[in-house]
Amino acid sequence: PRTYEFKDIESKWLPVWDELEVFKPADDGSRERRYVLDMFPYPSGDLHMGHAEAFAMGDVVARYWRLRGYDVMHPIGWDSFGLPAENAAIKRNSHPAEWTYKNIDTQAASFKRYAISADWDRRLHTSDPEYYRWTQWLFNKFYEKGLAYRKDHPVNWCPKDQTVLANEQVVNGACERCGTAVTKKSLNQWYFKITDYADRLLDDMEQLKGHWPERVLLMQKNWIGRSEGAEVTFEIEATENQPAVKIPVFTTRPDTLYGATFMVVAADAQLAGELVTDEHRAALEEYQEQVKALSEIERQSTEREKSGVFTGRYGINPLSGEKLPIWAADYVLADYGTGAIMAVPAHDQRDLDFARAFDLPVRVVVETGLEDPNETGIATAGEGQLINSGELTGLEKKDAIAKAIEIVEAAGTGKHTINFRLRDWLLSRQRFWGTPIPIIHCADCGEVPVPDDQLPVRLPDNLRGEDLAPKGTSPLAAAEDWVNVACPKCGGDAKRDTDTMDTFVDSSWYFLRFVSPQYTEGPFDPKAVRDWMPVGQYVGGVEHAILHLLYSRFFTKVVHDLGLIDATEPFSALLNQGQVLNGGKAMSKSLGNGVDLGEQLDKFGVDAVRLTMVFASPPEDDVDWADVSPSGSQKFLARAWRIAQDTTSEVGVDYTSGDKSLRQVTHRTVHESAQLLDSGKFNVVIAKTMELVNATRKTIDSGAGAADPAVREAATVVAQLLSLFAPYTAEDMWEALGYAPSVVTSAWPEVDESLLVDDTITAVVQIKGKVRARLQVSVDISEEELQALALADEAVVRMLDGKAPLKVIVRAPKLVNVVPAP
Ligand code: ANZ
Ligand code: ZN
Repeated sequence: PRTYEFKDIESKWLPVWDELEVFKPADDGSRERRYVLDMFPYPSGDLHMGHAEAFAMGDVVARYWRLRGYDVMHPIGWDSFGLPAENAAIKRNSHPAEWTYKNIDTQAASFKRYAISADWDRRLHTSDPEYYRWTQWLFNKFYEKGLAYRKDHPVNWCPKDQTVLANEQVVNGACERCGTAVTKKSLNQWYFKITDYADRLLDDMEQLKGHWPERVLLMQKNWIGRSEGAEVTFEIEATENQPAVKIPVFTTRPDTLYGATFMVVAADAQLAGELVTDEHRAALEEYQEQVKALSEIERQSTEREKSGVFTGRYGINPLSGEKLPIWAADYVLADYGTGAIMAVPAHDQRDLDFARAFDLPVRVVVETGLEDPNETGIATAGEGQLINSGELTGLEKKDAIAKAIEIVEAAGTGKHTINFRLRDWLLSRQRFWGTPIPIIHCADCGEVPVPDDQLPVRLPDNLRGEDLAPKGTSPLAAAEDWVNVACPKCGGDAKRDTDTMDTFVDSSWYFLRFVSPQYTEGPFDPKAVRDWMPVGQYVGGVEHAILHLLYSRFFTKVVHDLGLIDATEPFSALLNQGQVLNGGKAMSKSLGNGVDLGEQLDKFGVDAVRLTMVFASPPEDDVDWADVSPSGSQKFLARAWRIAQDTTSEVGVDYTSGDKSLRQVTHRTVHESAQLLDSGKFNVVIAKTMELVNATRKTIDSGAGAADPAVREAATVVAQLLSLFAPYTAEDMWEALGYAPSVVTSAWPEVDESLLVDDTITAVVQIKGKVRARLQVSVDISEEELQALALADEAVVRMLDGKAPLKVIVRAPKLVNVVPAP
């Protein structure tokens, strides 16, 4: 008889799927549409283990939904602009496109081999002019709406990469890419006004609750950082040669107004320079130099010694009339709130640290029952009654906040405000390999968007190697033929904008392009968008929890407001797959613990690798490749495949005459698998499939043997379930069972409710001798499966806290004893 040879099976089925076009949606409205999307890859080298995991998970969903009868769209493409291509081109004296498209071809071939059920006709690359034409078109729409604008601003600057970095690309004060300490530089930059959408980005998260990981929602919420409080205006006294001015401060604690003992303005804000008296100017300027060298994170660190200088000016407290000295310090940020604060050292730790460093008074105004901050050096932020606070005295904190707002509003010295931590999105980059900003600068007409019919503004193709090296201005400035153009408005001499867009712009709308990737009348066909959006399942790494997802949500809302789409959120469900580790650590060059995906595929076959990825743990958890057994997966697949080979009954045989107990296992497996798949417990489905394979083998080896109709029924279900995880093996089983043309286009098996009655037993899972879970399992479950089910149980996962157990003792079918690692 034939033996299980994964290489033969792989080369047999790949061309067949291509020919049958089984992964193309019908897109004709005959069935309900569903859109499954994996975060598209960046083309650096070949696919790695991380891709293998993420795409295996997305493919489970796509393949499952197809079996459930949905018309599934599962597209693939590349996020193909970006720095690494440019750096490679500089090194090799070539064009970034060469490196980029070569890598894309390599990855595409690997994805095909990996049997991702993608519709290849929808393939796109963000660096294709046919794509970035529409990125530019969208930019112009944002511009028309006032959502894209330029301003001078101190920006994060990487002295090594010679480029501007977004706040998010600065990690612990260093460039995310190269680790060089980031400095500040004032430049004229393009921004998207994402802050206009702060409220909606926050409110619409309600729709995502329960469908997105909670921690991602929390991270987005914190990033948007809504805080409620008041803006209170302080009158600043005139000096001999400076007039009186008014300065608003933002506070979340207007109840503590009587506890304010000084004010602080951000040292690097323009305001500091305006306020300072001549006597103190030199000291301020010296201090400002010092501050420039620090990153925002260093500035906000509570560990650092507080520093600052006195401005020589005083503000009047609008409630108490008290006169407060104004300091300039770096712990107050220029671009948050108003860039100025009232300092209440008794109840704010940062203010207290500052007061103690500069010997400023500390006055308690909320009786919290805790020790005096004057003595302890610890500010008291909790609840309590107001003291020493005029008309607020005696009120509880919450009521005092309301009352203080009422008073300042009535007096015209303040108002209730909501403040956001979110900043506008700095999108311009002084780099070559990105979407050119489609703006022309004319001395007479100012900024003129390139008219739609002249898009795309293509990148010049005559720059190579050193031409692309970072010089502080964009390399595009060197392409004079390209830069000098006629103004589209007046025809006079004008110049193109030489910056390119942050690649996050490209990836903020690619999911919209996929619905109609060849459309030439606009970025997407409005009908196709209505048909397919929003994405029903999005899959990708948690490293994109904030930026990519927030930007995509922002783009979707703007495009909605432009009247182009109905959806207001792009992704109705999100799955963050875990990482693939090796030896408990992330794979990295420096640790030398990288595992080569290609080698694994050569050694164990695509199906065994995919099955191992999914079986190892729940999709959200990390997989430690040192702890898994692709050879075990391979053996299981051979066992499953053998069942189809052994099946002797005919297609269409009446199952009802088959062995009842096997039929019960089969129907229970289908029933439970649907629930497990719907709730994302893919790994448990594999354990159930293993159980079914064993039960089937048992029937073959006894009773009516391989001719029992129940064996065919079970083998059919095994092939269908396996098609989600091990597509080649499943397809080969399908053929061996006599079905055509493909398991992909088969229908999810129907469950006979009468067969769902119990033939099961309750197994008990103990951790340190205490019962932590009870599992309903088949009476003839194997030790291996029982162990897998036990370790996949939620309560057990929680108890183990992500650590591998020290020891697992299994007494099938009744007991599992787990000894956790110390
Ligand atoms: C007085 C006060 C008393 C404050 C008190 C807090 C506690 P969140 O919640 O993050 O929005 N603040 C305002 N603008 C600032 C800036 N540009 N840089 C640094 N700190 C700033 O923080 C709001 C609080 O942070 C504000 O409320 C202000 O201090 C400070 F017992 O005002 B508070
Ligand atoms: Zn002009």
